[in-house]
Amino acid sequence: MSALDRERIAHLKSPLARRVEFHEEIGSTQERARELARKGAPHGTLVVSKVQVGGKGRLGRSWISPPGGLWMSLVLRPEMPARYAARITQAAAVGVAKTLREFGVEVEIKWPNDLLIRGRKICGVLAQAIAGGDKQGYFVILGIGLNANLKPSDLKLADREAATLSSELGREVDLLKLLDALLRNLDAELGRLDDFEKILADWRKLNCTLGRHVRIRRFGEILEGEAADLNPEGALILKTQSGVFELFEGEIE
Ligand code: BT5
Repeated sequence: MSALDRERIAHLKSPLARRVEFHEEIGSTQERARELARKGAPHGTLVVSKVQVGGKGRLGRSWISPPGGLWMSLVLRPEMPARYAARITQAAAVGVAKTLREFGVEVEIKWPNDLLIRGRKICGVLAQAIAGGDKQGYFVILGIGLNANLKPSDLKLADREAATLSSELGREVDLLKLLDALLRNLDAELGRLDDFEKILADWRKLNCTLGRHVRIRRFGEILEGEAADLNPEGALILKTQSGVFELFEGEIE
């Protein structure tokens, strides 16, 4: 078993780990990566921490991050216009799902950014596009929180049950191998953002949302209907009684 450290991660020679920062403990890798990006950190800057004490989900929610998980954020500087940045959420979800399946767990993608095993969340993805002074005028911070070598009870989540990789497999995983596989799959998906139709085709195969009747909370309102498909830009097509909506954001209840 290889523990994670800066040298070992840099040794993976991934284009997504061109620069590596490794912390024993940090507030949030997401905030740290954003700070580094604002100071000009290149594409492929990776921040990993053993523990986060201020891990963040969407909408200011907290992300519980004790030792044993894989908590990381990547600085991405995509070579495409900002209007396509939303593609990164689906590309990353597909990359994480393929990685977890390589490790032998039947994970599914729940729109927009959860990875579930039998309905319980094992991983959350957070892609934040931020305006900056780049050629393309923005950069993206891609955060991934993966419950690896943890017990679901370590997470002390009051509002829901979570899943972890080690509990699913009945053994601990080598975090360095997990990160290696994850970076390889993310690099492959992010490398074909131009071919988004292919990413969406994989997303459709891996998801557990399409075809279902769902209630979605978005900006304080609730929309209810059938999750019919994703449109060519990755927005969820929701068919309701009052019409068809195309959603990039929201929360399935
Ligand atoms: C997400 O938010 O799913 C995105 C989470 C991204 C976390 C990574 S970790 C590395 C990087 N640094 C950060 O600070 N963030 C990123 P959301 O969809 O808002 O889900 C948040 C909800 O998931 C919480 O309200 C809890 O109910 C639940 N939750 C919190 N911690 C969890 C965990 N470890 N496992 C499963 N569910 C969790």
